[in-house]
Amino acid sequence: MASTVQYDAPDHYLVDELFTDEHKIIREAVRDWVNRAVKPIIEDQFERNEFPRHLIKEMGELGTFGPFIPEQYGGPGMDFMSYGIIMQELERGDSGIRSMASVQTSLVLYPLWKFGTEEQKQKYIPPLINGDIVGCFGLTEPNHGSDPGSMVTHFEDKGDHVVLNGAKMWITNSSIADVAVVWAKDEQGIIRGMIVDADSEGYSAPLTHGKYSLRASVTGELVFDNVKVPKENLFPEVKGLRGPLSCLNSARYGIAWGAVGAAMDCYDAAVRYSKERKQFGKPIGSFQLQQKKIAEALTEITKAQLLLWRLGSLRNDGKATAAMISMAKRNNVAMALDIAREMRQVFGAMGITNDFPMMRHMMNLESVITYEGTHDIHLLITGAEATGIPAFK
Ligand code: TGC
Ligand code: FAD
Repeated sequence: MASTVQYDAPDHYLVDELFTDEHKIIREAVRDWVNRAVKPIIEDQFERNEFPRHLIKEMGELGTFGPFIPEQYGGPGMDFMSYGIIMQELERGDSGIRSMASVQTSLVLYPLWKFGTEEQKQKYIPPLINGDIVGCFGLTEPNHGSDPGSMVTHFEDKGDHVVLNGAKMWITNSSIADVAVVWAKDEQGIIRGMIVDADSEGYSAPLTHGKYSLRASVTGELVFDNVKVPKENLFPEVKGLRGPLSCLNSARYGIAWGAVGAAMDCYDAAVRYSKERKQFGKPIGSFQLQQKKIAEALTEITKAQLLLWRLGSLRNDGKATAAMISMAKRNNVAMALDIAREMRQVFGAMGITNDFPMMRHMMNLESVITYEGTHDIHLLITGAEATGIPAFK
C-alpha cells in the first residue's frame, strides 16, 4: 500500500492541496531556515538556558515578524493562513523561537497596527518587522494571571506625560526588549495600553531563573518605579480588557498552529526511529503497540490540521471568533503535549536524552498549555459559549 504520509510532513488528508503556491513557498522557506539555523543549535541553547539572540535579525529578514501587517506600514501584507504556517514551522524548531516571534508579531506589532496612532505606527512598526528592535507585552502580574482585569499596575496623569508604577511577571522577551506594550489602569481604574521604552528611568526587567520549560526563551519581570511615559505613547482609543484580549486572540491563533509544528516534529522523529531501532530481531515499528502510538498521533495531527485550515480561512474572512480560536489553542496544545509524551516512549531510554527533541518539546509545551490562557480557562471559554453562562468568577 502506497503511503500518503511523507517524512517531515505528515499530511494524511492532503491538506496541502488546500494551500496556495504562496503558502507552500512560505512554508518551505521557514522550514528550510529552521532546519539550517535552529535545529543544529537548539538543544545546546536549551541546556544553557539562553535564547539565540543572533537569530533575531535573520527572523526579521525571513519575514516571521508581523507577516500580516499591511504594506503601507512596511509589512508584507500576507494573509492569516501564512502567519499560522510560519508559526507552525518555527515551533517545529522550538516553542521558544515561536514564542519570540508570537510576542513580536501578535502582542506588539498587532496592537500598534490596530490601536496605535499614525506616529506610533511609523516609529515602531518598521524596526520591529525588520528585527532591529525587540518588543514584549506586559499583562500578567505576580498576583493576577488568569484574571488580568484585577491588575494593580497603574498610572497617573501628569499633563504631557503619565507616571507608571507596578510590576508585570512571566514576560517573554522581557530583558532583551527595547520596547514594552504595557497594560495598566488609569486613575479611574480603566485599563489602557502604552508603549514604554526600555531605557526609561525607573524601568527594569529582571530575568526569571529556574525554568524547566522554554529554556531557550527569555522570561522575566517588568518593574516600573515612577516611570515617565510621554502621553503620545498611549494607545488613544482602546479602553478596558478588550484591548489586551484582542491581542491574545491573534497570539492564541498562532499558538494553535505552532503546537501542531511541535507535534509533527515529535511524530517525524518517532516514525524514523521506529523503522531503525530493532528489538527481538525486528524494527520496533513492526510491533502493534508502537504502531498504535504512531497511528493515534497521526490521527490527532490530521484532525488538528483540518481544524487549523478551517480556522485560518475564517480568520482570513474576519469570521474567526475569540471562542473559536480559544478552542483550537486548547485542543492543539493538549494534543501536542500528549503526542510529545507518547512519541518519547517509542524511543525507550534514548527518548529522555537531548539526542531527540521530544523531552524538550514536552517541557516547552507545559508553558504553552499555561500561557495565553491556561487549558482550564479555555475550557471555561468554550463552556461559556455553549451554555451562555460564564463560570470564571
Ligand atoms: P470579561 O468580563 O469576559 O470581558 C471583559 C471585556 O473584554 C472583552 N473580551 C474580549 N475581547 C476580545 N477578545 C477576547 N478574547 C475577549 N474576551 C473578552 C469582553 O467583551 C469585555 O469587553 P467590554 O467592552 O464589554 O468591557 O472578562 P473577565 O474579567 O471575566 O475575564 C475573562 C477571561 C478569564 C476569559 C480572560 O480574562 C482571559 O482570557 N484570561 C486569561 C489571561 C491570559 O490569557 N493571559 C495571557 C497573558 S499574555 C501571555 O501569556 C503571553 S505568552 C507569549 C508567548 O511567549 O508566546
Ligand atoms: P493562575 O491564574 O494563578 O492559575 C493557577 C491555576 O488555577 C491554573 O491551573 C488555572 O487554570 C486555575 N484557575 C485560575 N482561575 C480559574 C477559574 N476561574 N476556574 C478554574 N480554574 C482556574 N504573560 C504576559 O502578560 N506576557 C508574556 O509575555 C507572558 N509570557 C509567559 C511566558 C511563560 C514561559 C509563562 C509560563 C507565562 C507567560 N505569561 C505571560 C503569563 C501567563 O499568561 C500566565 O501564566 C497565565 O495566564 C496563567 O496565570 P498564572 O500563572 O498566574 O496562573
